[in-house]
Amino acid sequence: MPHRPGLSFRFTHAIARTPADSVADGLRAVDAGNPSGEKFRQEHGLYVLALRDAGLSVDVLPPLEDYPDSCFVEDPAFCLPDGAIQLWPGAQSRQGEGREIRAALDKRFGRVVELPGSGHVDGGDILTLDDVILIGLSARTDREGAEAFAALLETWGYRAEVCNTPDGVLHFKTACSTLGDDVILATKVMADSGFFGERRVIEVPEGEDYAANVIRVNDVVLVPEGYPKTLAAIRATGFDTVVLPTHEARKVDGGLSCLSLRFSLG
Ligand code: CIR
Repeated sequence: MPHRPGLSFRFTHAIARTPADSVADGLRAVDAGNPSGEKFRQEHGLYVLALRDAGLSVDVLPPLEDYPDSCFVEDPAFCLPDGAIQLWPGAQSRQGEGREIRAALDKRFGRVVELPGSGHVDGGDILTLDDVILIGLSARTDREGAEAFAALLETWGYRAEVCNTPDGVLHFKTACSTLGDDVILATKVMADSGFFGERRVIEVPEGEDYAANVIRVNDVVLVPEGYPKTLAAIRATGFDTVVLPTHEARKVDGGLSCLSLRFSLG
């Protein structure tokens, strides 16, 4: 795959979905109390504003009460400048979310295809870098899905590599993010994984693993509130940052990347 500078962080558009009240029933590994739909919508509003301030045009879709986790739009689809892929998420309760987001993809992209076969891929397991797309196998993304996805990307001119997400990590990107320009932010276990080759890896300081999920959007990095050491490390690397509350998303294992699909259209 040719090196495409900025593929991982230069964006013009995003799609997000307002959290439903049913988010209180969202999936989670450990119960830390139910998120409140109302508080989540306040945090989500700030998130959408931050994306707009970073220069994106944001389509905000209406809440879907039938799908408690549907505000995490990163999981049922994947977007590139060339087109979008409707995915089949790995959790039973989320499998219909791909169909639900299809119209929003069709509105923005001339080419939208479904993940072929009967495998599963969650978008949270896909890390787009400027010269390779990493796909993490996880409890949500199986080998059949990952290989079908990689083969599809190849026909679009992209190179994908399949990696094993470490045990106990929900999604590959739960534990790492790209800051662009060959700089990765990762938890210690991910930093030690060897997935990132020669790239520079900033290790998330101890006790702040949740803050490994940040997003670089054009000239800023969005960082969750409450992780001062990670924030300082990102700033020390020379990035401008915007801090956002993600307290409600966190209660159901969600982070900043999960809340939008970000892409660049000609
Ligand atoms: C889930 O378990 O599917 C949701 N409660 C959280 C999804 C977070 N999405 C992501 O990491 N991409």
